[in-house]
Amino acid sequence: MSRFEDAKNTYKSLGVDVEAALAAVSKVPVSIHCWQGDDVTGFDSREALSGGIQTTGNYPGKATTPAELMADLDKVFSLVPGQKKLNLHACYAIMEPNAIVDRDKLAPAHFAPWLQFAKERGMGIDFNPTFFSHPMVKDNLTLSSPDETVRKFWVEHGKRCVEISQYFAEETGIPCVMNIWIPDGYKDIPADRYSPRARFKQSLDEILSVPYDKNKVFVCLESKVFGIGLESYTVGSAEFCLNYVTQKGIVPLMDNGHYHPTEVVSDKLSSMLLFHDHVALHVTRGVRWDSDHVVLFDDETKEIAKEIVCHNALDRVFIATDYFDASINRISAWVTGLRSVQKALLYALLLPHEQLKALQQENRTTELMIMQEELKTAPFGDVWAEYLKREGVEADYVSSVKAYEKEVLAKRR
Ligand code: RNT
Ligand code: ZN
Repeated sequence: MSRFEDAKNTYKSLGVDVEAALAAVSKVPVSIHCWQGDDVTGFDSREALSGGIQTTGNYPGKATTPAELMADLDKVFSLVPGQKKLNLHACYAIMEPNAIVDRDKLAPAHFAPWLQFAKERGMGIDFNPTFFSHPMVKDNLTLSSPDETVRKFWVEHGKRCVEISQYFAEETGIPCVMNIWIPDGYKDIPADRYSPRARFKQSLDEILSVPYDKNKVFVCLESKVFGIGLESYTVGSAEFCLNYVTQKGIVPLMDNGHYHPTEVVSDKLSSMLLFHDHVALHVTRGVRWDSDHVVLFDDETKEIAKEIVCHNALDRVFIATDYFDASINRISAWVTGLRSVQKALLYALLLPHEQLKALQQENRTTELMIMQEELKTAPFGDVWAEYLKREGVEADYVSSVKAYEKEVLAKRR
């Protein structure tokens, strides 16, 4: 008997249908963030990364042109199983040198090559306005700025991005998840915490006044606790964002690097699912702060996946990755993080949720603990290997990544 057949039997004795799990995991769309490939630089302003987020490291070979980024993404796609979506930021607009426009003038045409790229690969596109790394970010403020010229510029940017999102949805036939995150905040204790939030609220209302199809574009709002250099006050705090999305009927986005270190998104998801049709996630790994390390197959990633699967919410949660490590080969950073998300989903699909829930319901906590511990050493690796095989993805990607580094990345610049 093969190791996979053997594993299948073991899971069967635990009450788990491995074939059903394999069929389910391959259909979960995971939105792949394009910004791991170039340290969140983009192609428009090429300003230094701002907004209180940071990439650290200087590993050679990063993508600096659309063609390079697309080639790298293709390499990544070939090494990751499952259904993929492409997640773009507005700063990745592709413009001819003689036809450069600013972010308040962006139009679908500036993303036509990306649309073609996604279409050729049968993928949907998710989108993000870029409210950072730009000269119009004044005093670390965008949509909450007291300077009307600044605020209006960014409102226009947001509006253009809603239109571009609708274009992606219509052209691909797959809904577009558009996420708004602003870095706005203060390094030190503010005198007025109210007015910036009032302006942010007004700006969001103005952006959302653009007519769009709510079945095609899912607008999200991402909260945050603090940024580098913006430690004392964040305009788009958890409470602001949660109240705003609830009032407006848009989608909350939770980035698991955006909470105090002992708070976990896995514990928040059930509450969110009780009150929202959809919830969006940025899966990342914060080490001591929102450091955006590569996602691993660790306890919290598994627990997040478990919460999605055991509440039957795979079609209500938009899963996206969001991290940027410049200290290692960027292709491997992408692949390791995306495989970790896939592993966590498969792992969660291989848990006997109904039995576990029943043990809790009947307060059989002794057996619950034992069963949860036993499941940790079930032959997951053999099912994972089978999943990769069925998806036509090689298990060991070190040699493949290293060969690409030698043939492609090392020759850049
Ligand atoms: C920043 C947010 C945001 C960004 C991306 C690039 O803390 O997590 O989602 O990482 O938009
Ligand atoms: Zn994020």
